[in-house]
Amino acid sequence: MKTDNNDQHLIHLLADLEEDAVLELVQKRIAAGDDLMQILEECNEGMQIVGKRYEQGEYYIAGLIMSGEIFREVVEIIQPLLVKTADKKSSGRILVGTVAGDIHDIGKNMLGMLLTCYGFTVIDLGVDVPPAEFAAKAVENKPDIVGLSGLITASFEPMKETVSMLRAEAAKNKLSFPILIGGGMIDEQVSQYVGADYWLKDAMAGVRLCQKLLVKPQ
Ligand code: B12
Repeated sequence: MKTDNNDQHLIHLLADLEEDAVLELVQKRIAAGDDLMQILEECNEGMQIVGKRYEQGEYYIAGLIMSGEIFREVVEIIQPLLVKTADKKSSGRILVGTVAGDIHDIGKNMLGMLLTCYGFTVIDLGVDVPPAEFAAKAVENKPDIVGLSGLITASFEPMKETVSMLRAEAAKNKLSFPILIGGGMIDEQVSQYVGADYWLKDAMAGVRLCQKLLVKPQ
C-alpha cells in the first residue's frame, strides 16, 4: 500500500501543518504495515520544511510550535509500537539534555524516545541545563554515554563549558563516558571547538553509535 506518492504526501501534510490529516494518514500507514521508522523519518523531513518556511518568513513562531505539537502526537502513536518491535539486546544508561541557553527539545526528545525503544535507559535533564547541573547529574547517575543537544549558535559556548565540566568531574570521580553532541547546526568544526568525542546529524545515527560503543566483549 506504500508508494512514493504516499511518502511525499505525509511530508507535505506535516509541512502544511495539517494536524488531523497527518494523524489519520499515520494510523492508516501503521494499519497497512508500513515501517515505523520510515514514518518518523518522513515526519522529520516535514519538520525540516517547516524550518525553511520559518526562515523564509512564510511561517511565524506559531507555525514552529504547531509543527512540534504534531510531531509529538505522531511520536505518541508510534513509540509504544516501536518499543514492542525493537531489539532489546542493547542496554546502557544514557544521560541527555539540551545545553544552557537553548530551549529546543524536539530533536532531543526524539533521540530519547528512540534510545528507549532500543532498550537503553534514558535520563533526560530537559532543556536549558547549566553545565554544573549536567556534571552533577553525571556523577550521580554514572551514565555509560552522555548526549548533548544544541540547536542555536548561542549554545556552542555553553556546550563547550558543559563538555569541559563533564570531563573534569569524570576525572575527579573516576568515571568514563564518551560525549556525543547533536543538533541541526552541529558539524565537525563545532565538535572540535566544544571538545566532544562524536557529533551526529540525526537521532537514529546516535542510537546506532550508542549500540556500537556499548557492545561488550564476549
Ligand atoms: C521548532 C523550532 C523552534 C521551537 C522549538 C520547540 C521545541 N519544543 O523544541 C520554538 C518556537 C520554541 C523555537 C524557538 C526559538 N528558535 Co527555533 N527553530 C525551530 C525549528 C523550526 C525546528 C527545530 C526542530 O525541532 N526540528 C526537528 C528536530 C527533529 O530536528 P533537530 O532538533 O535538528 O534534531 C534532529 C537532529 O539534529 C538530531 N539531534 C538533535 N539533538 C541531538 C543530540 C544528540 C546527542 C544526537 C545524537 C542527535 C541529536 O536528532 C534529531 C532527529 O534526527 C528550527 C529550524 C530547523 N530547520 O532546525 C528553528 C531554529 C533552530 N530556531 C532558531 C531560533 C533563532 C530560535 C529563537 C532564538 C527564535 C526567537 N527569536 O525567539 C528561539 C530560541 C530560544 C532559545 N533560547 O532556545 C534558529 C537558530 C539559528 C541560529 N543560528 O542560532 C533556527 C535554525 C531557525 C532559523 N533558521 O532561524 N524554535
